[in-house]
Amino acid sequence: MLKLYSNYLNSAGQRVRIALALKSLPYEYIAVSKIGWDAYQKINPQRLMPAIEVNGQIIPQATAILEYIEETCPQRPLLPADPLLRARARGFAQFITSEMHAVDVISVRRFLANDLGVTQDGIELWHRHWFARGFTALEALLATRETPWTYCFSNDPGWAECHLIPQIEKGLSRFALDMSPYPLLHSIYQRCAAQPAFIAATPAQQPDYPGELDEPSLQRSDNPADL
Ligand SMILES: N[C@@H](CCC(=O)N[C@@H](CS)C(=O)NCC(=O)O)C(=O)O
Repeated sequence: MLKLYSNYLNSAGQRVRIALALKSLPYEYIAVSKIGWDAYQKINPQRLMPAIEVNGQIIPQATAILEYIEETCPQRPLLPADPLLRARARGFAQFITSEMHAVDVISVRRFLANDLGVTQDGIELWHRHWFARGFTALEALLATRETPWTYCFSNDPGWAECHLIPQIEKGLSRFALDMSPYPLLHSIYQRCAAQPAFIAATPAQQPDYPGELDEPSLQRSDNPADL
């Protein structure tokens, strides 16, 4: 059985949890906070969550994991069949991973606060800037679609939603994100948020969820539960 190393707040891990749930794949959830940071770094020297273990081998990075799952478990495909739509779904998702999530993870915010002396107001401006820039571009991109699919690139949720929903949820639940400027994205979010696969992947449904969403402190921490 697959082992997934993650924690409840790990939004990159939430992408994988959604994919596993959509494909009805069973897996063992290993909360990195339970095994400890030192042990996890030996398992995944990148020191980032998620990672999965398959037959004793580790795959780091959510996108590589999703590709592995998609290639080895073709039932309930996440990517559209048409090559052009597949590429568009991948481009949509990659924008979230590379241009939004990567610049706003806690390690970046901690560096801004602790090494560059950015104030709390500055950090909030940082969030707002990257969320707004990103969601504005994604909303505009969806508005140019030639077909009004129920979801981003299909009438079923898939690759794009695995990436979109954790990013919106993180913004809404932790950073008071206002989704009103992004009606297409918001309606897709609302449709997904009501579905069992997406509910099962939320922070509150994870075994290590402590009972409330606690935004990690910007203080340096070696505790992976603080991500
Ligand atoms: N590009 C990575 C990003 C993973 C990532 O940044 N995970 C965060 C939590 S969402 C993490 O593990 N951070 C640990 C750290 O920054 O020290 C992926 O997509 O898997």
